[in-house]
Amino acid sequence: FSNPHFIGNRSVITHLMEWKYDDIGDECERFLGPYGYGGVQVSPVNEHAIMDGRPWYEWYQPVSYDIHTRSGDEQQFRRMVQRCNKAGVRIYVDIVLNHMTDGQSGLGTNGHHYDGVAMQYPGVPFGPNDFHGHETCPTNDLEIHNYSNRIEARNCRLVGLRDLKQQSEYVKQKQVDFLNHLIDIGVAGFRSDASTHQWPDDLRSIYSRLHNLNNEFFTENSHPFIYHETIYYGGNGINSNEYTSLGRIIEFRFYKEITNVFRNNNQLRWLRNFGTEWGLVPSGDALVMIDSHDLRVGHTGQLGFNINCFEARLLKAATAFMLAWNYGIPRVMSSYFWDQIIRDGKDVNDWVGPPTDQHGNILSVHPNPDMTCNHEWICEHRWREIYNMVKFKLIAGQEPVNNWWDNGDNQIAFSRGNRAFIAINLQKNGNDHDKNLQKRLQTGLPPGIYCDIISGNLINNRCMGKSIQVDKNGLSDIYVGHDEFDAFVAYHIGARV
Ligand code: ARE
Ligand code: CA
Repeated sequence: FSNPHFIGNRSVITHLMEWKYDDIGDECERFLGPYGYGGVQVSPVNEHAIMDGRPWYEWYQPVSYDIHTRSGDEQQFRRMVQRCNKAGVRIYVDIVLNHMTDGQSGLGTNGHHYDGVAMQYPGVPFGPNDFHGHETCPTNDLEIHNYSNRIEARNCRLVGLRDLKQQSEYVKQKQVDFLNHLIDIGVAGFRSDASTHQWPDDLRSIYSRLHNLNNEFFTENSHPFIYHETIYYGGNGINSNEYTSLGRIIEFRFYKEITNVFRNNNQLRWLRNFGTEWGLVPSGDALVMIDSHDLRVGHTGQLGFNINCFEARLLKAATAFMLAWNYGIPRVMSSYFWDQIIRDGKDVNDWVGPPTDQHGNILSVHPNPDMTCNHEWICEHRWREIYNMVKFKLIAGQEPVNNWWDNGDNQIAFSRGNRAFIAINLQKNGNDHDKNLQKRLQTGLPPGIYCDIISGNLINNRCMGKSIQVDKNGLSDIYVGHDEFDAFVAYHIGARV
């Protein structure tokens, strides 16, 4: 369950949060396929509660396992999966198996009624016996209070959400049927939401009943790729290594340590041995990110510490490191615009849902000629610095990190074998001269003239941005001014004049 089934050397996933399925199909064909992305994480696809104001997080309150959201219906979903697979791009679905809605009642996105107080979900159907109650959850109000208590975390309610009794055969079977339905349609795998709140053995038992992937698109005997949301920063919490045998885990320590470094709380030079030596799980067990649908608005992490689209220079630099380093499977967040207003350490608009017309229909994405999107959609995955680093990773392949250099502080550079080279400058101390990265360095690259793919593309055999000359020994004059638009430069053998 830890193989993403990418096609060729592709190796990066992007989360197109709440995009419509038709738009994702278009994006696979016109952009993701051609630019070398390996897959898309799609927001939960099953029927969920319709809440006042349509917050993004209503997608995390399931009402049934019918495929129908504002992104589209089952037919549109199927068409998207077909188109993306054909374009060489895999689809991973965010699955919410831990719970159903909170204690409200109303309608779901496929028209099913639900009643969270009576715990009735006729669209599945689930009834009160399918949920954890006082016999299994030790807290008086059935809520999780202590996230480090293993029983409480698994058998009580996460922020009021009705907690499914996955020990029950009936509940398991409904969830197995849902996942198999998605597998048969042709998805490559799943993001498992709130994994820490589900017993590893229950997940194991569910996964053991899953079909092999659809062999219209995958080789025989392929198992779905499953990555688990286990928020573990070390210490007392539930250790994410309880889940590594089930697939991969989202390594939150990667996000935390890299953010800490790029915020200049720790020197870049220490990244030299970043990975398991920092306490992270082995690379093959990890999926990594800088930003996520939660982090961007201060959920599952500290607001102000996280790096989202409103700090583009930092986000690009941190993402570049993620894509240049050889660790885990990287996921690039692609968000939509919201009016971020931070008051008392909280984003007052942390709930704002996707851009819509006046009838509540999600807006389509319309790419501009310069590759960016209409302003409602941020499309980080289309920023030149980011899509070119996806290409960098594709070209670097499995080559090791070589030619590490640092200035003893916040300037670093390294190559990936003899195929690619990156230099990052976040130096804040010293005079202007010290703050600029200006150094003759070993790039590892064969001799020639290379374009810096960060400041511009290679078009008609000319660099639109900066370029360097690499001599016959692999040396070159590398320059990253401290006040430049981007804090890094990157070169690879695919962008040689
Ligand atoms: C919303 C409201 C709540 C309300 C609830 C029910 O915000 O106030 O009680 O609805 O009405 C998302 C949103 C939530 C939202 C929920 C349901 O983020 O705000 O609740 O949808 O609509 C823990 C879990 C982790 C979980 C986070 C949010 O361990 O699994 O909390 N993350 C996933 C998703 C979220 C999603 C859900 C789960 C629910 O990624 O997008 O919630 O499906 C420490 C602990 C962590 C804890 C973290 C919370 O780090 O160690 O375990 O994460 O704090 O910040
Ligand atoms: Ca649970």
